Amino acid sequence: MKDKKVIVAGAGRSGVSAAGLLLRNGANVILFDEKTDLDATGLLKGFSDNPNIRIVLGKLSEEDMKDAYIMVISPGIPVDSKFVLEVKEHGIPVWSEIELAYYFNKGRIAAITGTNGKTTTTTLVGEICKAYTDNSIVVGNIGIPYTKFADSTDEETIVVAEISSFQLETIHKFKPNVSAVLNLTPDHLNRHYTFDNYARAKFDIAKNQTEDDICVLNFDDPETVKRRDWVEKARVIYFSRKEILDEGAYVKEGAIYVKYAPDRAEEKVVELKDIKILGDHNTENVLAAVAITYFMDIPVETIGRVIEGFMGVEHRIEFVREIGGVSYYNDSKGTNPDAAIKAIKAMKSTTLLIAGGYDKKSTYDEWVDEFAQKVRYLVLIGETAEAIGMCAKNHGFNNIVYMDTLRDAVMFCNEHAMPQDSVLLSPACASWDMFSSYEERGKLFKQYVNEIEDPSKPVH
Ligand code: UMA
Repeated sequence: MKDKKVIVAGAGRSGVSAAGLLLRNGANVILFDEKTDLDATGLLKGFSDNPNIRIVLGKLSEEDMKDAYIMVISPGIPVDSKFVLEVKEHGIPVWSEIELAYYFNKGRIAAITGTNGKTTTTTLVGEICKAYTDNSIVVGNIGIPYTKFADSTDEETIVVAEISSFQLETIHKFKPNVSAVLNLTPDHLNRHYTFDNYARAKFDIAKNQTEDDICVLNFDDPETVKRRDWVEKARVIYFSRKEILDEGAYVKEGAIYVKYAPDRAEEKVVELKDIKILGDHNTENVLAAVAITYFMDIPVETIGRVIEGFMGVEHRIEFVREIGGVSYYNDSKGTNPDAAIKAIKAMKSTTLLIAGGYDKKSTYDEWVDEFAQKVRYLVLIGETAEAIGMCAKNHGFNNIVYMDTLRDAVMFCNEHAMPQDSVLLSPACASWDMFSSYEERGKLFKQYVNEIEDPSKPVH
């Protein structure tokens, strides 16, 4: 990239990191963002006032685009945005930030996508790899841009990357050694328009893989299995919670086993009773992690040992606190109806559910059907509150309240919950209508819960 002119679109987490990588490697960078009120001076300071970077806000000019080698695009920018189409018309190739990172990468890559379970699986795979070698990194949609570390990898590095459908739309050569599609349910349809487009973006994780590579798929997920032929060259390895397989990872007699090939002996990895993360969906995440790491050549003993000690990740059905017999759970990463269904299923008692958020044009019927017998109050916030409320009423659920803020929602639950109830934040929607990220939403939820006075504790 030395002396090349590169436009980086989006001055968020991934754009800033991509610009840093390019500057470290001698490129001349235009960091572009459509938002006109960004603090350009502050951004430049972040790059130690490096003279090889220029900030452009609002609109790219002809001069900006002239002779640009590539444009690196942040995941949040739709590929059919007006300026992206314009850049393409100028003959400038558009690269995902993942593609840019791959250009500099020297390590072996395990790349994980799917609608749900990505973060848990990626974190667990990362932990297993860390236990095996100091030379491993966990990057991607999980919140740490891949570009931050791509140019410090070497042949021995294991890169564990969580990859979103947005990041896959503009890959060209990105080729993981082991890829995984964990499951497919409708999500991000405002961006991909159809489920098939979304599924295609996800399966593109395997599009550059060759016969030497592995693609791990979920045998129990019909939407994934029926697209198996979209994996053209890589060897497909399945994992299953329900069936004993000829090869891959599966459950048998209360334990997880893995098998390299039909003619090889199976190896026991871990007893189900020793896994700390709860729910069938988490068993699937563990099975995926077993298949991925086993085919990254990590010893079974290491895999089993790390799984036994793994306690789960923040914002995923995360236990926050018990107050007067009421348990509070943070599932802010439940950003689509399918993830939110899993959270409701994991609750062991009647639940006051806080939901609603940014409108991704999801349908809520299947999720609302889970409310019966389980949800006592549905407390709605955000852009989708009305649509969800209507849907719930159409399904005969009427215990609905609307709140202006997340804090009000938490306070309502505190006042109305009874001992043994659970209070669950599991929005079934993204956070971007009221918060900058699901992390911010989850952290604020935990802050409000932790501010509640516990009547059973004496006040000093
Ligand atoms: N912007 C424009 N034009 C647009 C859209 C955005 O100029 O049309 C600008 C914004 O003004 C902003 C910047 O782009 O300044 C933001 O870029 P971004 O939305 O790509 O956000 P980043 O901070 O770079 O974070 C991205 C991912 N965000 C999205 O995919 C929306 C993060 O995933 C990821 O962790 C991060 O890169 C590091 O790789 C978050 C996410 O919600 C967690 N992902 C979705 C999900 O998990 O469902 C896919």
